[in-house]
Amino acid sequence: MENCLFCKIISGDIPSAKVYEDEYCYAFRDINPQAPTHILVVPKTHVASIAEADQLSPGALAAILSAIGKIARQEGLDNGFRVVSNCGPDACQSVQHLHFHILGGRQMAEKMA
Ligand code: DGP
Repeated sequence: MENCLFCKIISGDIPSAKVYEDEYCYAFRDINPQAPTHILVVPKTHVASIAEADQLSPGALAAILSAIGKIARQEGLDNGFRVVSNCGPDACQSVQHLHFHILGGRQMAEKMA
């Protein structure tokens, strides 16, 4: 989609630190890391948020979920990690292309919000 930051990252028009890619999804390091490991996993098909995830194919949805585990193993997050998907203004979503944050490498707060 035109003027979508993450679509431009997926296409390579904007550089990123890639950590994983397959037919359906792309993963790269967050520019403003909030944990020692902070990776964003995005579908290659543009959908605005998890609220529209039903617009993705079952194959794409499955690929994203499996990619999260593969990336965590690749990054050595053996002691655990947190996955977050902010959706809409109440959750402070700032980029309107569905993405999952993988946060790890330190103890997370017990309270999530
Ligand atoms: P959210 O607030 O949940 O929509 O998260 C958007 C994330 O995207 C935020 O943690 C910072 C990250 N981000 C924004 N612009 C860029 C960029 O140009 N490159 C990379 N790698 N990450 C970005």
